[in-house]
Amino acid sequence: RFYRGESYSNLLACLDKGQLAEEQNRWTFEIAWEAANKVGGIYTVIRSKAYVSTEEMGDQYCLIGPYKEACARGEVEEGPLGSESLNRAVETMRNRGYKVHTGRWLVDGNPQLILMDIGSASWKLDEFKNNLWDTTNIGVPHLDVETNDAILLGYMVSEFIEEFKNCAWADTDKQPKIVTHFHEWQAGVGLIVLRTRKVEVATVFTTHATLLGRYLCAGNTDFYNNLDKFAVDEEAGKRQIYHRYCIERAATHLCHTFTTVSDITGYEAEHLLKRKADVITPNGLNVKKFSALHEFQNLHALSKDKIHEFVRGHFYGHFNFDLDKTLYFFIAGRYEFGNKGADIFIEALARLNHYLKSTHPDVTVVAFLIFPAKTNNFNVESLRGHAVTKSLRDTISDIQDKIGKRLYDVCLSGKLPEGAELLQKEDMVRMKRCIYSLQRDGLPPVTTHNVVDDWNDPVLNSVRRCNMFNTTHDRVKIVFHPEFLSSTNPLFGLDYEEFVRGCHLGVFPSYYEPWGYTPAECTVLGIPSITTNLSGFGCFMQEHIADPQSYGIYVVDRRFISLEDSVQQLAQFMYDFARLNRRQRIIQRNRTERLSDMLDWRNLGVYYRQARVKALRAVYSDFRDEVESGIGSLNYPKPFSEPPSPSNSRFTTPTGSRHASDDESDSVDEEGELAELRIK
Ligand code: G6P
Ligand code: 1S3
Repeated sequence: RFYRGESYSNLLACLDKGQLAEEQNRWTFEIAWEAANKVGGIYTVIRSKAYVSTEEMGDQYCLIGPYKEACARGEVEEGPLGSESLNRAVETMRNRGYKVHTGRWLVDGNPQLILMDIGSASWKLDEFKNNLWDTTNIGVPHLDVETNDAILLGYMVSEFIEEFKNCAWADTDKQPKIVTHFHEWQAGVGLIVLRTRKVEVATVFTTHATLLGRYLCAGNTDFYNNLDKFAVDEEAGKRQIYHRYCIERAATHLCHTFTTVSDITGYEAEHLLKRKADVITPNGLNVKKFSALHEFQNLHALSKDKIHEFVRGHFYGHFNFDLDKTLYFFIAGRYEFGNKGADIFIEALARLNHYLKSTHPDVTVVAFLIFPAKTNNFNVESLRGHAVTKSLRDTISDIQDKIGKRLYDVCLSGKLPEGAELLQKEDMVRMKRCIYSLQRDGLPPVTTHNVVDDWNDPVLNSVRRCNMFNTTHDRVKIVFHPEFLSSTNPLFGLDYEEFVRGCHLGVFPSYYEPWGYTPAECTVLGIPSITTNLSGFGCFMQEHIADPQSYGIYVVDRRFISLEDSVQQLAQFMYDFARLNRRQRIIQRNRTERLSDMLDWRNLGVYYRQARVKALRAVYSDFRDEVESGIGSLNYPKPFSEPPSPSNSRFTTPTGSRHASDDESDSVDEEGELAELRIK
């Protein structure tokens, strides 16, 4: 009828919230272990997508997950749901003895939430497990608490959905069209039960990483070259995850639509789970645009100043480098040393150190590694550094005040001040005392905390092996921060987003990365990043951008070349970046930020819609999707101001022939860049 062929973002703009879903009596439930329960990447997916989901579906959209008090207390506003049928179904569940929390998630979009208190169903665990065995022959060991919890959640969810279907049908007098979208194996039991009980609802299953893939990669396997050769049952059995693997595989095969977050995980699932994905559902972000085009550049400068302050404190006594020529690189994420590519990052940093020492000794790179590990709090040396620099800053500011007053008094008396009148002996003594306390015996520490398993910690061992001890001669300095950042952190005082904004380059050379939110987050903040062709994000960028590197997305090949060659390529990318001058970095950030539309759920949400529509068509023969929206254009050509290849093909970011020494002016005349923007 209307909007046919529109892009998803236009569709959202045209529709009244939930209007179409109401007209079609269409309902969507998304079920995930991480709904209002912060664990990892799936939490980010659901939370950031909530805005477009509610824009499209209104109150016909609802999230279901386990009730985890610690997270729910701060994020959920409890109360009744927006529809009579939903509330009645919840009431029935409560009458059966289950504890069910309902309300709204306090995030953009404010979606409805149903959180199951799985403890309240634990008395039925044996009954559920027997039923699972009878219907599917999946037997779950007694002691696997995580899987037991997944079973409890699954049975509660399926009972609820069945109940809701009956209520909604009775209330509207016509068949409701229901999609239940399950994320990852931990939510998969609900899907299995709905299907084995033949409840007539459409089902979608999304895997964000396969169980076996994660285990195999963490074990030093040549994963991608052997994907078609693994004896999957045997491998799962050897790792004692056979029953979990069976749940994952059963959900994959029983769903109407199967999706993975990227092509690379689709390929993995095809071999390990034995089903090809029907739809690829890439992960997006809730992109917030500033009204001023260059606001994100200003924010970079502000956050960078805060990182400068940290660096002054951390490297006190060895602070012989120019902050104006210092670049901040970082890696961050779940502490999976090999999977996240921290191994090759440190190796490549050692090489970068060597290149810079011999060719650009005036440039310094500070590389931050942010991985949560077990610690005994901050180390004394780190805290001391910040205390002594603070004391110097306070002393100087006090002396500045006094000099100001003296200057004023002398000038009032009609004279010009003499040097000694302004800076007095007592001030000099105070400053000398501060300078003496800046002396230190050892080198600036590599880590900010006392790591519990210091001698076995993989980052620290790699740093030792590569001899990267932050000497004054090193051009690459290492700071391992074994804890996630928060604004209450006494060393940085920055939350993660601010920290990313203040850095110059995110480095994520992952080996196993189904999607990879970290480089995507950098992109929407306008910070260039390094990714790989084994990460979902990296492949997605290669597919849609003619020359990702010119937009500040460097893709390391970890698939078709040897490990040594990948390290070499990574080191070269970092070296090329370190040689850009300020003007080039600013232009590159502008280009990177321009890609953020591409990662916005307002565009990428359409794939979820396609998956749902496909499942609905499979179940309800009379279902018509009157609004076939598409993705719109996601193709980014090479920037117009980029020199045509192959000239200067080595330095494609952004103009190869200019280097740090050429032009350090930061009053960027971005004629070419702005012209590009105007044309678009
Ligand atoms: C932003 C600010 C500029 C600043 C520049 C520093 O673009 O708007 O005022 O000079 O960042 O860039 P850099 O890459 O050297 O951190
Ligand atoms: C997974 O979380 P991870 O960091 O364990 O799911 C994320 C969301 O889809 C994805 O971005 C990531 O690559 C996966 O690995």
